[in-house]
Amino acid sequence: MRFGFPAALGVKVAFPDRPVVDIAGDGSIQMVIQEFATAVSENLPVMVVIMNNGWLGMVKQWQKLFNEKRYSSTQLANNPDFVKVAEGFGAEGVRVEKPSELREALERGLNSDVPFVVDAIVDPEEDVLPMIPPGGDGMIKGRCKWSLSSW
Ligand SMILES: Cc1ncc(C[n+]2csc(CCOP(=O)(O)OP(=O)(O)O)c2C)c(N)n1
Ligand SMILES: [Mg+2]
Repeated sequence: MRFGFPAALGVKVAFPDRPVVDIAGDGSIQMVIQEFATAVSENLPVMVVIMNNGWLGMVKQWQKLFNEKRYSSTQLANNPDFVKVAEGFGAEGVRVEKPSELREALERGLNSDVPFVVDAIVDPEEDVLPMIPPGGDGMIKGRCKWSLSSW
């Protein structure tokens, strides 16, 4: 959390001719979202793809699996409009709600001359699996319901 965006800016300074992409959670990016000011003022056109599930998802997953769904302080019910936030800093962006919209959004971001956010709305029920439970033996398995064919 919070490391990816500033790290991406540093990578872009080091490799200005290479595409640089930060894949961020909606919670993570909000810890450092003010760095869009740095990205714009220093002319660092990185792309930030926000996997926007409206939750601190990893913590929520633990509350779901190990605490009988007693969700506490994990819902990000009042997320800002990340595209408007980016635009407010002088960056650009696009919101993606369907997998079929993703390719064009990524191409726009990769070709952008200014920092660019792709606000990708994802299923809040999608967990990060497989995982090893704390102190347990064995693995909780799972399968992502999306496939590349849905592009
Ligand atoms: C700086 C920091 N604070 C807190 C944590 C604990 N933590 C790990 S994952 C997570 C939630 C991440 O939420 P988000 O960025 O929205 O990603 P998601 O899990 O929803 O994909 C938290 C609070 C951390 N790893 N690092
Ligand atoms: Mg999240």
